[in-house]
Amino acid sequence: MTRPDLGVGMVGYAFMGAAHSHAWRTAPEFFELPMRPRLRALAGRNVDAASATAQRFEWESVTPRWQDLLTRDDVDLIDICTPGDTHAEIAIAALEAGKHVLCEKPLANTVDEAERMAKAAEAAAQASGVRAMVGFTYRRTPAVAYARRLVADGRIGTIRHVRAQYLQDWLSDENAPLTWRLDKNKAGSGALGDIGAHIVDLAQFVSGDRIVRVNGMLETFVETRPVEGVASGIGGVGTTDAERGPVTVDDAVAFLARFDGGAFATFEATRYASGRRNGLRLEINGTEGSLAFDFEDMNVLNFYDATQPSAEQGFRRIIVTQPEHPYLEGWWPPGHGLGYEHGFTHQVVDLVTDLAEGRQPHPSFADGLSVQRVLAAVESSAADGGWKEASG
Ligand code: 4PW
Repeated sequence: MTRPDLGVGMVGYAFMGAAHSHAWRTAPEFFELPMRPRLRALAGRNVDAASATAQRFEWESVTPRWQDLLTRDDVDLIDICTPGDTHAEIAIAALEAGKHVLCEKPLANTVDEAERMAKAAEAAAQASGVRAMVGFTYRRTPAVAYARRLVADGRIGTIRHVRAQYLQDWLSDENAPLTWRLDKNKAGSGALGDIGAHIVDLAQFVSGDRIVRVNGMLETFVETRPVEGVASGIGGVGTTDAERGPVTVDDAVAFLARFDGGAFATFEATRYASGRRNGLRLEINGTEGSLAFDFEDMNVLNFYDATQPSAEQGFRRIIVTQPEHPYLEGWWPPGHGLGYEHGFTHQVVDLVTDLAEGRQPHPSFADGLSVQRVLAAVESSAADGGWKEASG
């Protein structure tokens, strides 16, 4: 059967550019997609670096100007993999040009930008059926998607507690280099927006509830870092005797939160949790049971079912690798686990399927805006110590 093409234009070429390129390539190889993604063009200001990514993942063309993607008839969707300071401009222009948009998280650097993006997405959906989605990829980790299913099926009852942490340690070395993630103008915020945004989204997604009120604190442990060094992935090794520049974002954040469903919650995100490389953890306690997940053991979901006879109660380690589990039917025989990159592949699968069926993919820009409001409320609370409303 021939499938229609979905022409993709991507902006950005680094860590996320590679993760998304890999996903666009892999998704149609493992899943029956209703449209065939075509990697039409990659845009990046640094043409040499963009060309290297383009060559590696076989993008058909490269341009230094993202605006070039908007006028191409063979590009149906713009995939934005750039730092947050460019999201609003690119996404709004793409939507107005009638292109679908997939935008990396956090949606924007400010609530104002996120509001404008959500409005543009709404208008484009109504005018031409164009769709916009934000890349909170961890929703597509099978164990997380399965946790959502259990909560929605009422298996843990009414939610009392949400406990979320995102623990990394790539800044523990005070000489790690000053990369764009440490620049407020580029990233909007630090641990708060880069990784805190993920746990805010996950907690809202899995619980099905929204955060309404927060009280938080922010900390910057190391105020200056070497401006030179060898960057790798998200961190790298700084040149110790190089000039040092100011870190203008938070290194760590912690906050209390209330959900609209009544849940009582704590959140923590840091890049200084020595030994925790990518410890994204979520625990939810309900009246009928509990769920616990840790990305460092990402193929496992811990489930406690309080309705079982008390002599048999206890947390069960569900190995989320069976064909009945979300997304697993496309992959390996039962028992063979998945990795970080699979979330991006699943994101493409869901997005392409929703586009073909004329459905709004999740998380929408409105969902991204709700996360942005929580981030802004935490920042405002950290400034004066007060409780802040986080809903729009
Ligand atoms: O989105 C997050 C990043 O910006 C990631 O999932 C992990 O933390 C990896 O890099 C940062």
